[in-house]
Amino acid sequence: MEKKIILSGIQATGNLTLGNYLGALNNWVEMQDKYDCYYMIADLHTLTIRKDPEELRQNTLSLIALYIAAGLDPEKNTIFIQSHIPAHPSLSWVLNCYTYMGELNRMTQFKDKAAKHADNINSGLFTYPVLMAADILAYNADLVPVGDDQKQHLEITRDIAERFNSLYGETFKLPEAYIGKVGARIMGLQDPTAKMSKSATNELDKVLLTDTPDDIRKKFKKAVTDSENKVRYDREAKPGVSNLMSIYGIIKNKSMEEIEKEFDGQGYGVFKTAVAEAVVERLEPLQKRYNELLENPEKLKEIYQKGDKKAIEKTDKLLKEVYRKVGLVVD
Ligand code: ATP
Ligand code: LTN
Repeated sequence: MEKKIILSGIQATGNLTLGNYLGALNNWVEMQDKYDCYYMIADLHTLTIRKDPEELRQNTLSLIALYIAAGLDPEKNTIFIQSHIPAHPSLSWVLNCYTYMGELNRMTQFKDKAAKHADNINSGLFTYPVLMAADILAYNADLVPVGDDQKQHLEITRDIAERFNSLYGETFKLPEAYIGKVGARIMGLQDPTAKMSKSATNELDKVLLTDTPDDIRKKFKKAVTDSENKVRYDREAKPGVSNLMSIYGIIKNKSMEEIEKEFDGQGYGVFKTAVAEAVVERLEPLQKRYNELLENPEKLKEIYQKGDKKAIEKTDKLLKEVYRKVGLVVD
């Protein structure tokens, strides 16, 4: 039987957080043996927010290194750069013509980002979900592993695909979001009611995958909890402690009940130290590998060029089919 197809990506906006890792990357690593996986750097999406060009180029390469350092095997997965594949912007243009302003207006990520960057509400930011739909549909992806915040973008992708299929006949497969049970939404350490985000300005709120062990310890020590001093899972009443429990649970592969038992009768000091050490221990080998990879940019280039080639081969036929169906002259 043919393997199911997976596609996902992360924007090259900066250093990844523990949220990106536990919500997305970590799940990708677990999928690589079972599925035919395509993982890209969403550099075109990154243009929706103003970036220093050199920084964006550097971030793109570092992100490829992080993918591999986190455990993605370049032999098993197709790792590539979005802007190198002509089908993404081309298909996105076509799909733009089958997406309504009203639909895009409802996207919460657009509203959030527009509020954050009020001086630059560009039309790329508005049509961001259409490019994402093109990324996914161009590969006929079955599953899209993302964090909880991307659910709405998967819904609009299906709506666009269904609309196109009903107008022109079966063309796109309808993809589904794959959202991990735990870790789908890792919250900030300082504000546990909002998701941990790599663009957060408060450094203490986010743990970066490249943070030193001492920084990681410091950030967990200062993490906001509550005054009960009891390790108990309750997202509503105890968002800080519950978030730390989720982080610990994913890394140690333990349920919330097991964690409650493990720290029964112990205060937050002991618990926070244990969480910090678990994170440090998990990130140490990742960081070592990451630094080695960064020293060898030629190797990284070889990896993405090989991925680019496979991605182009994979998408070319479907793009032509779409062009033909809508009435463009093909060949
Ligand atoms: P930014 O702060 O620049 O908007 P981000 O941290 O939200 O970025 P993205 O590039 O938008 O990161 O997301 C990459 C992947 O990580 C997506 O699958 C997203 O759902 C997931 N993700 C991001 N933040 C979290 C989080 N706090 N918890 C779980 N998953 C997350
Ligand atoms: N919008 C996504 C990044 C992204 C993506 C994709 C994820 C761009 N294209 C295609 C999955 C599939 C985000 O995480 N912010």
